[in-house]
Amino acid sequence: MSRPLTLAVAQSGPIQKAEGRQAVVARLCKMLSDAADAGADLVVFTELALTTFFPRYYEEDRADMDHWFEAQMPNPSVQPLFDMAKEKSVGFYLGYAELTPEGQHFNTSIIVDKSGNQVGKYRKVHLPGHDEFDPDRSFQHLEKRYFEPGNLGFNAWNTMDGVMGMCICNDRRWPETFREMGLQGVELVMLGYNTPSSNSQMPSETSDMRKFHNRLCLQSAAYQNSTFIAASAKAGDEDGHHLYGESCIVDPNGEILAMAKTEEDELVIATIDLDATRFGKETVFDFARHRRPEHYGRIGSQTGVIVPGQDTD
Ligand code: ING
Repeated sequence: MSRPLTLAVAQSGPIQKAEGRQAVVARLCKMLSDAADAGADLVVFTELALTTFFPRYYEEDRADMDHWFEAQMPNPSVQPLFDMAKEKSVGFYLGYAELTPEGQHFNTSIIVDKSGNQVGKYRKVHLPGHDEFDPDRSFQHLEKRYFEPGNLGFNAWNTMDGVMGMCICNDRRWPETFREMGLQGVELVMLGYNTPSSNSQMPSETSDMRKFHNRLCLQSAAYQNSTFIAASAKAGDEDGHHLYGESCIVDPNGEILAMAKTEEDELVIATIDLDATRFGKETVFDFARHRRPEHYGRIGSQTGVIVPGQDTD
């Protein structure tokens, strides 16, 4: 038996600060339409797919950043994307900045199925960067200023004939992210990322090293949880700030099946067989047979490092 799924990772090229939602949504609709024409069942857009990566900018009054957020989803500016997806019977993952009716701010993603139903929502748990202006950095990364840590945990949903999960950007650097979904039998994890090509705290770190870290995180997570991963970048130069691309699809063996070649709007397409996740889950990563949670206490109870014999206060 096999469960084929044609997957299209829709990498976004740069979104300039001055680019309005309507123009951005038109770009996303073009990619979705092209993906549908190529036979895609599911399209994976990126993190904060509707706007420039605004956490690079400092504002004293956080409310001055609210215009980057979506108070409803869908809403009139995004509705054309939802309408087209439903018309073409294509599911999608979409990352955006969420402002809740209660006034909470999250870095959020959703899965919408082929019938246009929102199947699931995820709110980014691992927020990188800092919450106050940092003069020692060559550029700011203020996600801790503008977003709250996600409060929905890591879930998986049975949809579109598979077990699907989500995470966002920095989450991919933390193995706990994928193991939480692996323990739910996840077969495809979708994620978007906006990752600067340079390190604001270490000028000597090369873009190649940072792209290596990206592949290292994705390939190890896919292998160690016997799951496919579809990772969609926002890439290119946004108002002088460069983000790397290399959007890709990784298989349950940890091999990269396909990768973006440009730093523009680009579709990375592969037809996968979700049943290819079974062998790993039933042998080397048969969690029920091999895991020993009685020895994993620190991972779920301890936040930072406690070195034996050293004072912790
Ligand atoms: N961006 C980056 C990421 O995790 C970062 C931030 C880069 C953290 C490199 C650590 C090292 O890919 C987002 N948006 O999380």
